[in-house]
Amino acid sequence: MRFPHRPLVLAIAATIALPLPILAGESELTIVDAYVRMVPPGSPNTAAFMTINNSGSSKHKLVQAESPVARRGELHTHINDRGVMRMRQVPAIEIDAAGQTQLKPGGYHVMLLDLQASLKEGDTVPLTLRFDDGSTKEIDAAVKKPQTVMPAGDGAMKH
Ligand SMILES: [Cu+2]
Repeated sequence: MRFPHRPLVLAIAATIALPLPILAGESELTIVDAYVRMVPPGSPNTAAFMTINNSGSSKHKLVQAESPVARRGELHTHINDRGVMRMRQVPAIEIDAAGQTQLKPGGYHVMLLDLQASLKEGDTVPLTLRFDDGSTKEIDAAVKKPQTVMPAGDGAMKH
């Protein structure tokens, strides 16, 4: 008398399988070229940059970023205030569906405030990124001197 139970088991399996495409949302986001700008010892703040790729069909937002090397992490952008570039905190950084957003000098960045350690070139800084769907990503960002940093997507030497 086992056969009558099989359709029920299959129905349960199908129900369990349904939420999976939603859970897979987290892996739609990939972070590449993450780095933290090296600053002189004693500097209170620095910034982290990266490229966030979204292979999914819906927009995502980065809503929070933090690191154990800084007491506080904020999301910032730069605005041109009558010819003067100023940083502004933003509540979120959007990544379009099937698109990418670059966090780069002069634009979006993760501000790391009140550094708890001096950062040396070659160090690796852990970052935790939180997105609007509740998912988080743990990434490692290499500490780089500003002059050794190439603009994202521009690997060739330019003179
Ligand atoms: Cu900033």
